[in-house]
Amino acid sequence: MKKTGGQILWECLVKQGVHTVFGYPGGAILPAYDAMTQYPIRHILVRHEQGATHMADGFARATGEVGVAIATSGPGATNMVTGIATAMLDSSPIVCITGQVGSKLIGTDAFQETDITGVTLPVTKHNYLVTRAEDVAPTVREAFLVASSGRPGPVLIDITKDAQQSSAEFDWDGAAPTLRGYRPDYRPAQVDLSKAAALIKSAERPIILAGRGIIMSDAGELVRQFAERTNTPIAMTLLGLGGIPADHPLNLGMMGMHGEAWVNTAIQEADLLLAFGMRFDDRVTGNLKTYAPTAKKIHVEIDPAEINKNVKVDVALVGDLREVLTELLPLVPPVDHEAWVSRIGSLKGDSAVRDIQNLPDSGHLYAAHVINDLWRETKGEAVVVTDVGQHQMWEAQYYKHNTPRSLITSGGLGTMGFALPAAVGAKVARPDAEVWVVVGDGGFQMTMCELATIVQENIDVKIAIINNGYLGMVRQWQEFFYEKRYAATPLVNPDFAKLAQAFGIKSMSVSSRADVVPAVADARAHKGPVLIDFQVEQEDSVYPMVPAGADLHAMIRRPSPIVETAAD
Ligand SMILES: Cc1cc2nc3c(=O)[nH]c(=O)nc-3n(C[C@H](O)[C@H](O)[C@H](O)COP(=O)(O)OP(=O)(O)OC[C@H]3O[C@@H](n4cnc5c(N)ncnc54)[C@H](O)[C@@H]3O)c2cc1C
Ligand SMILES: Cc1ncc(C[n+]2csc(CCOP(=O)(O)OP(=O)(O)O)c2C)c(N)n1
Ligand SMILES: [Mg+2]
Repeated sequence: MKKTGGQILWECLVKQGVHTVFGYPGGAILPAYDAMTQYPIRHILVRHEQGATHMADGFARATGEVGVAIATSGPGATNMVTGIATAMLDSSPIVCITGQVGSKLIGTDAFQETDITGVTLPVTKHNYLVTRAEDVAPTVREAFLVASSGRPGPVLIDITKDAQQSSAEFDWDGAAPTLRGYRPDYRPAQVDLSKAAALIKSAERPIILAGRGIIMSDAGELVRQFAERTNTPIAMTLLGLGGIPADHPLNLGMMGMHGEAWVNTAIQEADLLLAFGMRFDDRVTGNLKTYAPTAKKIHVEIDPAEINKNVKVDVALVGDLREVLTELLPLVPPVDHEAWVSRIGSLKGDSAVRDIQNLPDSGHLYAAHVINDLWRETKGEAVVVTDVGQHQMWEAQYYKHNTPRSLITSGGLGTMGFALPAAVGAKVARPDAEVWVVVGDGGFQMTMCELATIVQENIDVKIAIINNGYLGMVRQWQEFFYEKRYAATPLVNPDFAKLAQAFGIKSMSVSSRADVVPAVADARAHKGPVLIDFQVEQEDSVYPMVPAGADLHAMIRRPSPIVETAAD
């Protein structure tokens, strides 16, 4: 039966299991919007197309399913670029659909014409320009396959207005993808598995580097079994947090620039690194020349392009982590690393057990207090969506994540403005989850227009602004490396509580430590969105810190004991 390209688009999306899309209409995508009304699709009207892409991304990260964003041509499409790049750097499966000017007008500088496939070529896993209605179905099916298979990533489909308007035969089965040459299902060779097993058997100071691949391949349980059988401590990347429960005795905490000091020291002393679904980001390794100098390295990774990219490894096991571990586990006998585990225990010292909550109230409200109280009040069971900056690092340090997909954050691109819209996507994907936004006063103002979306769509997210009056992370760099010349980092902010009220959102302001718990409890008890403006110490810094490019063990530690924290 013949259908318009616009109808075929929605037919396919519904068949792909899509029930919600995030978008913003305009001329070149109007035929598709008109057809949408005939299909069981929830459309969330955003206030800026960047928000739509972050929402689709938050949706994808919260579930592992493909998130969908839709926009018009030209400015609508270019507004999506930041969100697409954010998804690309963190391997998040989203499909972005854009309208394009009529196929005959392409290349004429037509009204709202942008070559969006050209623009997004470097920040998509793949993209398509569709100019005929009959190509819509095969393209949508292929796009979903590419976005979600192997190493996931964003895919963009640009559909000309005439392709949406004209008609073609709709044949779902006939549109099944046949992607010659695309083989995302790598498997490691037996010889490499044996080599890895031999290295594991002979190691005395092994350490697992647990990355986001654990979450993406749902391999947490197998990694736990591996760690317990071989008594191997686990260091987490920012994006791996939650992949292994924070309260597991072998889980050491986060590595890297703002990781725990004992974790970085342990990596530098290790004789075997087991990199499980992580990509040796520069925030993780510090100076590559001095990184883990005494360690052999085994890399389990789905994307061959990541092997030997940053860190040269001794054995590469290319494939899905869960499948690789299923094959590797039987080859690995139980081992004990008692001396090594107790060496790391001594590196921790008493800093790990010192609890900021028990320190006397100095009259100052520190961001760490807020996060720590939020963790306790929510019993670590919330989905926390963070923005980028100091608050993001404090969240990683003080909110102990025990379940996969309970931390959603922009790691690779570090996109300010991500949190608020991504939280909308996460809440839509998991309506039963308690979703908290932890966002800086700077990043909040980048996408705060989505408060209107939250109200219009009745999205029950709780928003904690960590308001330090600064672009705090940049201020910290200026304090450490630019002699406190605070160029363009102080912020004059609106009254965030009043602002929320203007949108019709319940709000509170908190500036003392005693008020944190009651405010969080109040917000949790309220049905519907709540915004809390936490006015925190303005010039606090995140410790420890490995300066960019420095050796991983060369950490800057907190200079004075104003608040000794578990992270010191
Ligand atoms: C202000 C700021 C500070 C930061 N500080 C730190 C820090 O101190 N410590 C830190 O860790 N990070 C930090 N980050 C984050 C950092 O930039 C990286 O985003 C992060 O380290 C990447 O973690 P990852 O390698 O686990 O995840 P990703 O970048 O998502 O990489 C995951 C890897 O797993 C692979 N993979 C995917 N699926 C599978 C599968 N099924 N099987 C096997 N492999 C798979 C992918 O191909 C990819 O190579 C910071 C970011 C910001 C913005
Ligand atoms: C879109 C974007 N622009 C600039 C930056 C650089 N940057 C990283 S952290 C940061 C400061 C963030 O300030 P705020 O949102 O107030 O969070 P805080 O660090 O104070 O917790 C900036 C400007 C960025 N990461 N993203
Ligand atoms: Mg700030």
